[in-house]
Amino acid sequence: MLEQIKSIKQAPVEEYYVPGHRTCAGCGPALQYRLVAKAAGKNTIFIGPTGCMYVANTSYGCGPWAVPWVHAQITGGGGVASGIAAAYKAMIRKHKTDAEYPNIIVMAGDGGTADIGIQSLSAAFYRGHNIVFICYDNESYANTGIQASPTTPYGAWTTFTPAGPVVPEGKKLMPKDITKIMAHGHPELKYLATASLGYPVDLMNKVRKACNAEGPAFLYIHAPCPKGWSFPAEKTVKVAKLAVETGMVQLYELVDGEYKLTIKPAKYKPVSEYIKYQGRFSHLQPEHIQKLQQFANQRLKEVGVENTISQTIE
Ligand SMILES: Cc1ncc(C[n+]2csc(CCOP(=O)(O)OP(=O)(O)O)c2C)c(N)n1
Ligand code: SF4
Repeated sequence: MLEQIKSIKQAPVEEYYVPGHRTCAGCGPALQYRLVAKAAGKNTIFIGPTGCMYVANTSYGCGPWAVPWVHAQITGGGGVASGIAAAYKAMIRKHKTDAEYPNIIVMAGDGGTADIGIQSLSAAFYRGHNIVFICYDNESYANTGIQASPTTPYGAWTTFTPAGPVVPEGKKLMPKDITKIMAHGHPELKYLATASLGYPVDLMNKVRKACNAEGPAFLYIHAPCPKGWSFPAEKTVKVAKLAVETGMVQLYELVDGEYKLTIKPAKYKPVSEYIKYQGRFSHLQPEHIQKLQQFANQRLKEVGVENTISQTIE
């Protein structure tokens, strides 16, 4: 059992994601990885489907994990984790190992979770393996040079959704809500939550609850990417907090079938406060920003926050 962490001061000092990796300065996914590894501790195996948190961390021929780690194809994080889980279960049952059952954690990007990896994830959860699947969401296929994924927000510029005269807003589609997809249709699901690196104690405690769960646990972690979203490297935590403060990201746990907010700003800020720091939204016109505001309001409504902001932008 991993215990609750009451404050930053009480957080473990041990690091299991150590200095030395080729991630960008201010990389949100790297910071959340450090927090996840810290919370999960020593008895952990990481599975890394292809993406920045595989490539940037292991370039070249090395890696920052002080615990076991294995690469998986971007399509197969859930499958590889299932195999490791089944192997441990069988070896323990047949007394072929003295090892304690480990935290088996998939660290997948949004592409490796919500898009190209979704069938493997869903199948693993349906089978009920005792694993933790984390989606670190940097809202694009980042490692290949920032292409749109299903979690890329409406209106974001990517190399697949450049803003131009024909499509002035860049990305036209609203994003896929992968957390709510995972909350449904998976009867063996034992824990589900969303977190953000802007709230590290909340994040670490959700990691611990996910690890403690006796069955599949899904954790979505919002992780701003300074390169892909075009903001200065030192603004990562600020951007992460603004995502929550404007309602673009909602932090909650699934408790008895209901979404319970764990971090709730007293008053929500307009989404324009969030997007103003990010070059990927700099082409947006007032009507596009309005649509983003409606999107944030709708997502908040889905988790029980009524009447937030109706923003009118001149
Ligand atoms: C089957 C397959 N298709 C495409 C690729 C190319 N590829 C390598 S990294 C990557 C981006 C992964 O995006 P995401 O999962 O969101 O992680 P991120 O890079 O954003 O951290 C892609 C598409 C691949 N490695 N394997
Ligand atoms: S592109 Fe984004 S996710 Fe990838 S290493 Fe750089 S900051 Fe991190």
